[in-house]
Amino acid sequence: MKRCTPLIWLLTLCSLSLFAQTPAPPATYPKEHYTKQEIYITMRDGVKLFTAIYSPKDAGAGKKYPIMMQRTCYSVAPYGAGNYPARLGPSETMMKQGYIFVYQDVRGRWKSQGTWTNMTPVLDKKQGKKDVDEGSDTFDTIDWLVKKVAHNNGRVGQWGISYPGFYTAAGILSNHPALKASSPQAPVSDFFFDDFHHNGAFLQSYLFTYPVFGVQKQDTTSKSWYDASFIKPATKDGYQFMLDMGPLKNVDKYYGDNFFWQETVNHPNYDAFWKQRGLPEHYKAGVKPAVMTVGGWFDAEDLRGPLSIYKTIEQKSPGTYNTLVMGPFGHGRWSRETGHTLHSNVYFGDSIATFYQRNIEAKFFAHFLKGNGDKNSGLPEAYLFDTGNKRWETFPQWPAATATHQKLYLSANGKLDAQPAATPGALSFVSDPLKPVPYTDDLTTTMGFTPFNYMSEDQRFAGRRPDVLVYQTDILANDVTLGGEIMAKLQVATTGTDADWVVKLIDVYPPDEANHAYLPNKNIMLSNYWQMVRSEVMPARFRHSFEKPEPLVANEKTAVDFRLQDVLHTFKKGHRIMVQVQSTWFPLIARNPQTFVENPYKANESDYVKATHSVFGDSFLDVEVLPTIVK
Ligand code: PG9
Repeated sequence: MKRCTPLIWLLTLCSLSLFAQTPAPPATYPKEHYTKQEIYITMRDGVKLFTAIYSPKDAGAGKKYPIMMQRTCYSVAPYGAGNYPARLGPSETMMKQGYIFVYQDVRGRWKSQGTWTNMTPVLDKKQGKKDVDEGSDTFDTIDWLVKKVAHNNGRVGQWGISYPGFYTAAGILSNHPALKASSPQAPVSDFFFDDFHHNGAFLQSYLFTYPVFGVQKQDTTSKSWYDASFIKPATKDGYQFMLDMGPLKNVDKYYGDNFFWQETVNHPNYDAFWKQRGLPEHYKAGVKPAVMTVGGWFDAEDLRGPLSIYKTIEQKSPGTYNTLVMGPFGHGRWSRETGHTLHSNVYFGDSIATFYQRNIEAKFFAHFLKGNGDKNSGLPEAYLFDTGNKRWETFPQWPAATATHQKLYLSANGKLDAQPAATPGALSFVSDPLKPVPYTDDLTTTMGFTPFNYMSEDQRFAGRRPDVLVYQTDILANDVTLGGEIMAKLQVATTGTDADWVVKLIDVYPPDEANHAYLPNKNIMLSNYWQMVRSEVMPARFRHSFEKPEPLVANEKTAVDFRLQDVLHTFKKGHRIMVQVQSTWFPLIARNPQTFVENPYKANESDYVKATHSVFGDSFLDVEVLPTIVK
């Protein structure tokens, strides 16, 4: 494993200091340097997709440019040949380097024709022109572009963040020979594990998003056809609003005719509806484009997506140029520079998004779309930010070959131990669905479109509740770097017949941790801060299978094993490693009734029962520890 050498470190510092001085180009830059055309491209089944094309004004026979394409369900506005966005492409750097930027409304959205469905099912075997998916739409689009757009150099790149990241990841399956570089960024991989669900547990915090994804437009339109604020709460207290809503069955009063809500309710398990919409299982050997998947370690929306897509392609198509970048970011925040780079209250350094854009993203696309396009891009296999040491690291593979597995036992004395106690014992708590553990201490963030800050938020508010179990190491005598995958192997019991299990990995700061200069508000105190590093939920009903849920047998010790998403985090000397375990996480996650029902979306008020849960001392987290190299 290669860590940043002093030279890279010096270059990084130099380039960062330069970033601070480079002013952003004026919002008029696109119109001054690009010409715009708007066209419809006809797909093989006759459906026409609206496409905006921005070509550099100096393009010509002697100066051809590659195409950089984004396909999106969120609109390619501004519409109109004379209207330009403030920025073209993934960054100002690439806008100024010059590409032919192409934006397309995907099938069924905005000014494109067709019918919309979420996470378009992938058709591995297409019989005829009626068999279409995002792979075929991408193929047909690229085929038209390289043949028809003036002065293109025959090479196409695709990028996108979030849902556009899904369309980029799905576009890889187009197998079009001109598609040379794909960068799925925070891509959705599967809505049963990303965004709307984590391990099948429903994110009630996504409830306000359904109008965007569950209402079919009637015609091609440049105007929104849905009411994004369809639910109009009388309060700003999302915890109380969602608690007062009662069982999920009551959501029908808002979304009775929202087709995606009905699909969510009618598919509570991992059935064909979700499976055909998941991407990773469709990748096979021979992935053609170079792939650089990008994610944020604190992404509250799509963290599983980038990691699962990178690992799947690595495993299924070993000959492909396939790389991973993970920065200290929330959802998609690598695409916009904020100067001082923070996630909630944690400060990571300055101009980190610009460093990524210039030295990683722009370099990747330039190499494969303008350069010789071989595998010697000058970029590493894995370019990952250590969120504890607060610096970039590079690895020749991920998870790192130098990692060693270590067990952190949840001992009944509240210690995190490397070995289990001779008699494991257990810790117990009463879990009450009518008094669920909040997922955040900041009520002002509970009414947003999607959750954000909790991924690195202080967890003292939760850990001091009687229904949250807390385990921690002694004060660390040396730095400990957790780098790689984390597997929770719980041994639990409950007086109920179902339960959710939430595991949170936390970095406990020392008492003398000083506040940094960029805290978002004066009420934050970093002394003794319990910073969330990683967290995940697992419904016990899916412990054996996501397809076939099973009840728990009351009071029977049971294994519940599940993966937390990867980390790269150095717990510094003087800190502690902490794990918290709880069974409600509200309203991030809908409450588990704790009575086993076939469909939790249809549970009745009476199904929501208090239960006493126990976590036995032979439970543990299997973590990957990296050798710590002192710089
Ligand atoms: N993660 C984004 C999202 C999807 C669905 C609902 C809300 C947000 C996205 O993929 O665009």
